Amino acid sequence: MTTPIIAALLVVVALSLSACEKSKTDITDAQPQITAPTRAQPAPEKDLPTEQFPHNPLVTHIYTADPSAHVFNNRLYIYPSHDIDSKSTATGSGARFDMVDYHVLSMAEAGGQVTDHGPALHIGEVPWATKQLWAPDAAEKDGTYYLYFPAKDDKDIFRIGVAKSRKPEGPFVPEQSFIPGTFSIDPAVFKDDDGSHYLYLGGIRGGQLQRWEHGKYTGVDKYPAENQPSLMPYMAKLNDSMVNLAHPLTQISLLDENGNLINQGDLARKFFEAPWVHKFKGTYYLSWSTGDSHTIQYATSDNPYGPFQWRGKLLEPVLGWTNHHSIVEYKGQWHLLYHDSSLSGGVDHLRSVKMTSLTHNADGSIQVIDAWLGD
Ligand code: FUB
Repeated sequence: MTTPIIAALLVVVALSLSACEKSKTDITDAQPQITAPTRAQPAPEKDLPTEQFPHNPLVTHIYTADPSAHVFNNRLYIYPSHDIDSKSTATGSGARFDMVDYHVLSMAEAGGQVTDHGPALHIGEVPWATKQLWAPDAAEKDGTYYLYFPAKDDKDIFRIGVAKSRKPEGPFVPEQSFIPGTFSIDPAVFKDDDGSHYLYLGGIRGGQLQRWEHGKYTGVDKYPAENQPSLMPYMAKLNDSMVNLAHPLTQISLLDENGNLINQGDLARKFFEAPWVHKFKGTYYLSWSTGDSHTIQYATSDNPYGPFQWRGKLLEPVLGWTNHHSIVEYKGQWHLLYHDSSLSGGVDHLRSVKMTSLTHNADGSIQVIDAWLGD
């Protein structure tokens, strides 16, 4: 982690300097109003500082990250991680991201009032999980809502769990065990036009993808050589129950502009974590965080299984090491949900969810968003 941390610090310092100038003039988004949580009334966790950035955090009474957005019942729901200052003394990549519960946010209008529905699931309620409730996602089928979430099991291995509710905001009741055959982090569920649901997942380093070989956990961090294909995200169709895979996880191919697999040495583009799939005009878009180079890149395919061909960058680095997003269409407008660490003054593991509009060009490419500049 030493080299990436130094690199991240350099990026943050550089971006901080330029943001001081930018933030004075480019405050363009509607400012969301905050309502008190409707089910629980969590006290403010600390005296939170405010920063001048073009987009405001959707909520400021808690830290939130990794926003997965979906429209249910004509309302926009956001399923974020709930960051806490855990002061974890554990060693290892990602140990400070020691989150213990989820809150669901929602709004009736983009840029309007945001409701925090209070605690939706706590790690103490999940029989198989021991720690680190990381980036979740949600899906709906036949009036039941499913929350998909990564957590470590009793062997310190990340698995993907699922919990159910009759309401999009929860509370969610977890299954007894994790979804068989799942591993790593950052589940994202895409619902296709025919009603099929596909689960995408994966994360490198703290997300442990480098410890899996041929479907087996090795416990050893093994990375490809620079001139070899990088580690890629995995996916599987969910079966009708929504709590099991229809087939074993399969690795997705991410191709460069020449049709070759993206290499480990391709720092600017290679997959790191945070896969997200959306569909625009019949084309499947897979977007992901590059981790060490801190951008969100995207690729397209005519098939949810891929292969996906790289198309470009859609989000520049944000304040904070991680970059994690989702893309959703709501009331005729496409939106990018993302997070940064502006509210905590740049603390990597204390992030806040923000949103802005996203534009597809006529050729299907996506206009690059710079969260320091605004729209
Ligand atoms: O929130 C914990 C982890 O940080 C997520 O799972 C990653 O995508 C990164 O955002």
